[in-house]
Amino acid sequence: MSKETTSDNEETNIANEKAETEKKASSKKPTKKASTASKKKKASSKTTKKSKKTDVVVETEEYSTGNQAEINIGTIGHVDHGKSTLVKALTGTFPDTHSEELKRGITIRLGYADTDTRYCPKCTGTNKWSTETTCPKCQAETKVSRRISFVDAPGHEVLMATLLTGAAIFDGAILVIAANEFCPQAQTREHLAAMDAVGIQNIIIVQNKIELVTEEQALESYNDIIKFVKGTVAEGAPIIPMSAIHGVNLDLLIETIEKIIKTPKRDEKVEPRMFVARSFEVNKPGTIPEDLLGGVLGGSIICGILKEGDDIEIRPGIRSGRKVESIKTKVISIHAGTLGKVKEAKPGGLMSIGTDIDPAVTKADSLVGNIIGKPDKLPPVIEYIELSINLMDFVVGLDKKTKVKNLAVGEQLMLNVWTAITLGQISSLKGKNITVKLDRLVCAEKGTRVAISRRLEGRFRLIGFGLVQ
Ligand SMILES: Nc1nc2c(ncn2[C@@H]2O[C@H](COP(=O)(O)OP(=O)(O)O)[C@@H](O)[C@H]2O)c(=O)[nH]1
Ligand SMILES: [Mg+2]
Ligand SMILES: [Zn+2]
Repeated sequence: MSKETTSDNEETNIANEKAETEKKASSKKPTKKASTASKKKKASSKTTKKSKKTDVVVETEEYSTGNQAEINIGTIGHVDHGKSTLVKALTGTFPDTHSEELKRGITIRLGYADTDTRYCPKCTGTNKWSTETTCPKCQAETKVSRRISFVDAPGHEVLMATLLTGAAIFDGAILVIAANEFCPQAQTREHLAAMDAVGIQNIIIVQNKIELVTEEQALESYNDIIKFVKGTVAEGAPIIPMSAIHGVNLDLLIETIEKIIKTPKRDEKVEPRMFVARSFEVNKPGTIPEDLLGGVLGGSIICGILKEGDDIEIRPGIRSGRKVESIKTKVISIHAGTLGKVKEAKPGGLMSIGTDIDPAVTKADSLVGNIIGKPDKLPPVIEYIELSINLMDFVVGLDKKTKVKNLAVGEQLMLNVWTAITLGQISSLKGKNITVKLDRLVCAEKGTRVAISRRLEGRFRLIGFGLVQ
């Protein structure tokens, strides 16, 4: 009984997180203008059109000519260490736009913002890097290197599940550590362990709020950081002293991003696959039925290309009890991050697709965890997942050092499978392999990396990862 209660609590936590998103989602810019015109008139590249069939004036959003973001970089680290401020310094946008979030002072959901990294043709070395169209050093016109999406992680411990969902689409991460606090703080450790569990290798450390400490304290904090990352996935990662709020060393950070977090080689010829990290509806209350826009799904394409007009399938799809039914629909419109509307999307930064499915189905993140691809080309939906496990020595996120005990048959776990989160019970255990009966069915295939958490001291704590067999 107690097990069920605890699982309910965790579900409530996840559900609460999701509930926070609805308002935010509906105020989100990208899909707002993807009007009915895009449904009626495919692939139009004109700006505004008068619909001939109806007498209504319909606005068609112009297609963006800019380049889509090539990678997603996550910002991770303890609450208040300056992650959102850093994203603001890089992109000009403070990612916490939701008023509830501002009130609570924490990033509840994954926020995001895009920027172009740019270089000055006249300056040399670190000096040439910025995100400005005119060089801040010499005022020359700068050139675009590439476009990057920043995914701003929630900094509160309740939101670890959200972080793990986001991490499924990270190409690299910036770990923000405040120089004026002891390192490591609880979520500094927990977030870094999450990168390890999900398999994120490219990490840059920002030692933030450097202007608040003396040189001596800065050095002490630096040594603490070195000690802390030893033996972790961030060992040897560059450490950049910064003042995010004053933009100090921003050029050095951008240069380091360009060097360390390279755009991976993407195979665009394979079947497309998109991970859904958010889902929402964009209609304002009171919209008349003819004007209702279909449900919107946000996330990243991992491989292949999705085009406007493509037939797609969403798996596992709609849940009812333990059953799921996949959704077959069409790509009505595509928005690439903050860039705007595009005709096709490639692997990389955050994007969203408008579909013709009932918006009630996509509302409030209800389709997070799904995978999108061409019909009948997606990995299977599974109820039992077999994992070869890799447990950590110590539990992260707890104040005192606690050894990770062995798993046991019947034990309840929380699993993150790509962007999907599910609870499940261990149904069998043989050596390093476990089979887990999942509460919610997920899409997975051999080799998928799954983060494993177990309930400890009232919350799910990350204890390791497993590879699907
Ligand atoms: N002094 C100083 N304050 C900073 C700096 N970066 C962020 N802050 C402040 O630290 C607080 C938390 O920043 P925020 O970006 O919301 O942290 P997050 O929780 O990690 O996203 C805010 O009051 C920021 O203004 C910095 O470089 N120097
Ligand atoms: Mg924040
Ligand atoms: Zn210059």
